[in-house]
Amino acid sequence: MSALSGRFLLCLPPAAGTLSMRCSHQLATMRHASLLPEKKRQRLLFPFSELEAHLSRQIDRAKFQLFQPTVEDLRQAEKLFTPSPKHHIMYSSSAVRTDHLPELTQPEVCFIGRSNVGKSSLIRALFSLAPEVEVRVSKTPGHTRKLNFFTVGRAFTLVDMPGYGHRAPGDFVDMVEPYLQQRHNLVRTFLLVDGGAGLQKLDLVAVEMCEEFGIPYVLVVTKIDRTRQGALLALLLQLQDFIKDQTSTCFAQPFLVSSVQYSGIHLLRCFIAHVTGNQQLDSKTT
Ligand SMILES: Nc1nc2c(ncn2[C@@H]2O[C@H](COP(=O)(O)OP(=O)(O)OP(=O)(O)O)[C@@H](O)[C@H]2O)c(=O)[nH]1
Ligand SMILES: [Mg+2]
Repeated sequence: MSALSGRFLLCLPPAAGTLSMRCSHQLATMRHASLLPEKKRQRLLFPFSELEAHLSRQIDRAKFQLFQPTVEDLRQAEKLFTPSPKHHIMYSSSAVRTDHLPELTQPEVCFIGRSNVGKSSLIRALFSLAPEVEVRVSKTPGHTRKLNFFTVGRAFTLVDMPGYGHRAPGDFVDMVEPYLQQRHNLVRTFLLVDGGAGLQKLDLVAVEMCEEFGIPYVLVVTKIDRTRQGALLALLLQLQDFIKDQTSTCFAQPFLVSSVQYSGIHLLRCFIAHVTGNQQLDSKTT
C-alpha cells in the first residue's frame, strides 16, 4: 500500500439512527490536502502535473489543462459534496427498466464504463465527505446491476450504472441505451477507461454510443495509482489524438483519477459542480 493510501482516516460521528461510525479518507478533504507538502498536494489535486515533467517540450500543454480551476474553486466545489442539515446527499432510488426511472428535473450526471473499471469506487470517493451514503463496490465484475440514483441536495443527481462487458446484466442494452438517449436532464456522461488496460474494444463501443446519441461526455482514466507513469502518459497522448480525430461531443481533456489515493477527485468534484451549473469559474472551457 502506498504512503498516501488508506493510512489517514477521518472518523465522523454516526448519523442519527445508524449504529456504526464510518470513516472517510483524510485526503478527501481540501483542508487536509492543504497540509501536504507542495509537490504531493499538486499531484493529488492536479494529477497531470506529475506527468507534465515527462512530456516533450514540443507538445502543447494547454490542451491537457483546459479545465484548470484554482485551489479556491476546488474548496468551493467541496461544499457541494459536503452534507448539512439543509443539503442532503443520499441514495434515492434504483431502476432496472426505463419505466422505473425517477422523474427528476435537476441536472444529472452518469458514470458508464466496462465492468470493474471503477465506476462505483469513483462515486464512493466523490461522496466520501458523506460517508453515510452507501455505494457498493466489488472485485467481482458485474456487481452493479441497476441504475442507482443519488441526489445531492437540490443541486444535481448522480447515477451509477451497471458495467458493460463480462457479466453485464442481460437487459443492459434495453436499459442503458434508452437512458443515455432520452434522459432530458442528463448534462454530462463520464465514460471511464481503466488506466492499466487502456482503450479497449468495449470502450470504443461506448464512445460510439455517446457519439451516435450526440451527448456530451468526458473520458476519465481510472486506477492511476496502479499504472506506471510512462504507460499513463502514452495513454493520455493516445486519448488526446483519439478525441481530436474520432469524436465530436467528447471533452478534449481526459481526467485522471485514483479512487484509492484520491488523486483527481477534488478536480472532478469541481468539474461536476461546474457542468451541473452549480459553480461559476473563471476558465470557461467546458
Ligand atoms: N487500485 C485501485 N483499484 C481500484 C480503483 N478504483 C476501483 N478499484 C478496484 O476495482 C474493482 C472494481 O471496482 P468497482 O468500483 O466495483 O467497479 P465498477 O466499475 O463499479 O464495476 P461494476 O459495478 O461491476 O460494473 C474493485 O476491486 C475496486 O477496489 C482505483 O482507483 N485504484
Ligand atoms: Mg459498480
